[in-house]
Amino acid sequence: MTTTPIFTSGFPLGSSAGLVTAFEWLGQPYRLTRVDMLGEMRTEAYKRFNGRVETPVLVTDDGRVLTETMAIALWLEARDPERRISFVPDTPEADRMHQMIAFLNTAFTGAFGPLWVALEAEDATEAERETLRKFGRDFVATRHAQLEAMIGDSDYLLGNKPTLADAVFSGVARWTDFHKAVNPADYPRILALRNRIEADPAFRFAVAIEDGDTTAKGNGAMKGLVPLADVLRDTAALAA
Ligand SMILES: N[C@@H](CCC(=O)N[C@@H](CS)C(=O)NCC(=O)O)C(=O)O
Repeated sequence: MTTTPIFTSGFPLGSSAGLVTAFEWLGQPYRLTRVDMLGEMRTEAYKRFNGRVETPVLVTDDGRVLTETMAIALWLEARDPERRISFVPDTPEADRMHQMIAFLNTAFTGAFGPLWVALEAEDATEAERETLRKFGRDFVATRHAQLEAMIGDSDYLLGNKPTLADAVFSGVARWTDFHKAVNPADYPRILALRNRIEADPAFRFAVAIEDGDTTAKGNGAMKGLVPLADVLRDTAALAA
């Protein structure tokens, strides 16, 4: 039996917003479930859903629970025969997109790790927090410089149409503002890309859902918000 897939919208500031943007760009039916990453995500029921206690998570159309941004991006790529947000597999363009997504999902995203730890580590001293912040800012600056050098003259990361790489970028790039990690003006290509995607209705919809605006309208592909409790109950029943 197949059903409409359900994807998480983790808040606050979840990287999931990037892949919500990708679902909108792809345009195929999907549903969303909002996940309070500081609340409901900490429960035992959620831990059974994703043992790493993270978002994003996808419940696929055949009821499987799929975690990890890369895996979910590849799942979307496999369902994009019209190549709206990806490229024909086994082409140089597809290889470059995978390379870009891998960089964004590992090095670029990971650079923010010390900054999140500085914020969340309950028993850290102020001196430890300051050390973490220093390393975090340095890592973020290095990865921004590297990404800046990887961006060409096109409107998006891999040409003049947005792809899964731009989607993954968009969910994480905004963390710079929250942590005041670097001066965005120092990376003009990254800033231009952010401005372009952040003005896109698909990304704006992703952020509206994240912010709890249940009246937000996407392009019609999103078929409904499912309470997380229902998702946890139904997936637990399937796993049992
Ligand atoms: N390896 C995972 C990492 C995802 C990740 O870092 N998720 C963050 C939110 S964007 C999270 O859930 N962090 C746990 C927390 O906030 O405690 C992936 O690529 O999907």
